[in-house]
Amino acid sequence: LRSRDPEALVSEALTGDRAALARVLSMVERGDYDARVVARLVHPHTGGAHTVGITGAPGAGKSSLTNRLIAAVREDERDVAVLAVDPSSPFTGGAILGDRVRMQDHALDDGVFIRSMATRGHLGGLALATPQAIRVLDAAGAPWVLLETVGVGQVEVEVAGAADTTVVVVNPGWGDAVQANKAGLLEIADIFVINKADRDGAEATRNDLEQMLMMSKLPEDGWIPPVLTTVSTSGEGAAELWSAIDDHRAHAEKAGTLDARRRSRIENELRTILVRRLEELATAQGGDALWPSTCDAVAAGLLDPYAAVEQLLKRVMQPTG
Ligand SMILES: Nc1nc2c(ncn2[C@@H]2O[C@H](COP(=O)(O)OP(=O)(O)OP(=O)(O)O)[C@@H](O)[C@H]2O)c(=O)[nH]1
Ligand SMILES: [Mg+2]
Repeated sequence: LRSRDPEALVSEALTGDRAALARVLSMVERGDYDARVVARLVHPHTGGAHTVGITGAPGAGKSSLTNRLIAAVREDERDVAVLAVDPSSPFTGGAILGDRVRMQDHALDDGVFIRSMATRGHLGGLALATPQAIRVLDAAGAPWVLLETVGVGQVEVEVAGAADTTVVVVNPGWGDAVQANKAGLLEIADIFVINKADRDGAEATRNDLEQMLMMSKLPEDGWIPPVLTTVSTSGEGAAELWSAIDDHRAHAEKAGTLDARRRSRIENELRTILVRRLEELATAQGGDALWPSTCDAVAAGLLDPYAAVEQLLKRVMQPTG
């Protein structure tokens, strides 16, 4: 079963074998021991890709827009990889099917690699698996990685904002921009797109966005998020979006914010991994009995939650005790 060995698969993936790449991404998705081996192997080969997060409410047209954006990137003779993350919430049950259908135009293009990823199961799975999957695509040589995530829920918004350039997609219609603001999307946007601009109300939505932007504080690096309009069913506006993304990349690189952001993302990632490891260790050290008995003690009023965690931590620090 040599082909199941992560070392062999990673080296095949790094030489451009798409089947191997898909299997390596499955390892990352599962988040088990193999995923750690993958992380070690790909890390030295990363740092070349620019990541673009595309986020917005369910059904905003993220996949359709991504499909058009792929075409614009290819027109520019660049290769591109797409990672569509499905948080598997009840809101987005059909997202993976939708991604496949909407991005089918590029299924036969060698310069395009599209992958949907679901991260069911373990806590923090999405937050940990996504940056790792991006690194795999980066190491495999993709100069641009597009990341589609639904902008609902705190973790999803965090993941969406963990890109070099973040595109927030809203639709025309009363209150859509206000909803995006409430979801925390305004803060993470480098570029706004009003998609479905073939519908009524695009100008009102633009006014809403621009007003909210005027009231929020300007980024220190002087970038003012542009507000673009697109029609993803026809492809209108996709070339302008691609050029705005490239402008943002150039600006962030020059202003030094690209490096600063990447650095702060690494810090967040390390903190998440640390918390996750501590939890694993607390479970491993205590065997099966520790968690239930500790929870019972808290439920019975014998221990408060903070004291309970201190006890768990003690077990981690003193494995033999
Ligand atoms: N009229 C119009 N419809 C659009 C436009 N862009 C997308 N749609 C339609 O909107 C629906 C949702 O599009 P998707 O691209 O799947 O949206 P999504 O945001 O990826 O959806 P999820 O991944 O499920 O959250 C589809 O029926 C699209 O055809 C547009 O510019 N105009
Ligand atoms: Mg989609």
